[in-house]
Amino acid sequence: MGKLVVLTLLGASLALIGERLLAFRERINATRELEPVELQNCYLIEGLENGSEDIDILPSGLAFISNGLKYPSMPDFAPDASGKIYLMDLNEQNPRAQALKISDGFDEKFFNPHGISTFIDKDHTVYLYVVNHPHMKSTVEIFKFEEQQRSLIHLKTIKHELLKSVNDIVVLGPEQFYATRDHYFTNFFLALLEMILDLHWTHVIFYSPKEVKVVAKGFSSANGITASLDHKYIYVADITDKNIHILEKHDNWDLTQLKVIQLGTWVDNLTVDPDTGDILAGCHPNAMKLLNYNPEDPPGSEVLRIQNVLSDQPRVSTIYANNGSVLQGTSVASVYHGKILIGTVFHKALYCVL
Ligand SMILES: [Ca+2]
Ligand SMILES: [Ca+2]
Repeated sequence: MGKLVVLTLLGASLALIGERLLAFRERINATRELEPVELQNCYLIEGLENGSEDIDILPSGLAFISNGLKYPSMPDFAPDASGKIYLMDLNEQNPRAQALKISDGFDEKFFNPHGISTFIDKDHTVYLYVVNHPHMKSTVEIFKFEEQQRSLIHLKTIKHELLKSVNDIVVLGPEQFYATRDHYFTNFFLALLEMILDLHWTHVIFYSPKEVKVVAKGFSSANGITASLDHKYIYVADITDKNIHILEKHDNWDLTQLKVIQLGTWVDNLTVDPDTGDILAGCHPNAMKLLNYNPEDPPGSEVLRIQNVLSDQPRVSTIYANNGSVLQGTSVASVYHGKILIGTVFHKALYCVL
């Protein structure tokens, strides 16, 4: 009798895992092929060959780019190099990327920058907030940007027990930000199991020196986060659920969900077009190729534009789609008055005039 129960339970467990694995294969778009959409007037940015996971452009046209991310299960083309923040001035005729110097006292050796967000204070000081993974942990680093010196002054490291497996942040006040958590488990194998079983245990955190709280939950894997131009709405990419959540922000920083826009592709970081308010999404069209990297059959790149975000019928269009021959593993796209920067998790970065 005991054996029968064990066998039944084992059979049921295997059936469940089998069903979840099949669903997982479907979810990672394992068989999806990409229709190319090319842009004209583009060039690959010199110096950015090992990742440009996130990009944030100031209203002045200065773009910050996080480079050299080391992330479990992702390729790493420069394993010995520590991460850097690059700067590009998009007002230049042919913009080039330049690595920013970082002030003494910050341990650059273990700098592993991921999602970034800029904040401009009332006195016009520019701060750059960077999700960092020193030793694969999560911290948020606050830097002050010195434009003349082209350097970053490190001001503070934020750690908190709710700030684990942080992917991206959006800063909306002095030391006030939202952050996404992309996995519930910090252990690699448990995180993988979490993804296969599709547990929906990740969330969005609000952080301030006075209060830290979970403000939205139930995401499969919350990834990119940004705010609408008027800061009334927060946009969150759920990468493994292949959609974007539109959330309303309240005075107490709580968020309530308005709607979900399904995209059918693995949505990574989000930015907003400063001219139109459209969302630009850096996406992974075939996550199987991303998670199981093969240079002979590399993961592609996809950039989507979502117009009329708050309307009943947002319009989704493809700005760029490439099978990996030019750009692999796109994680972000950001526009500035007719110019676009497209970044990747571990590969190159592309600049185009639209
Ligand atoms: Ca970001
Ligand atoms: Ca991301």
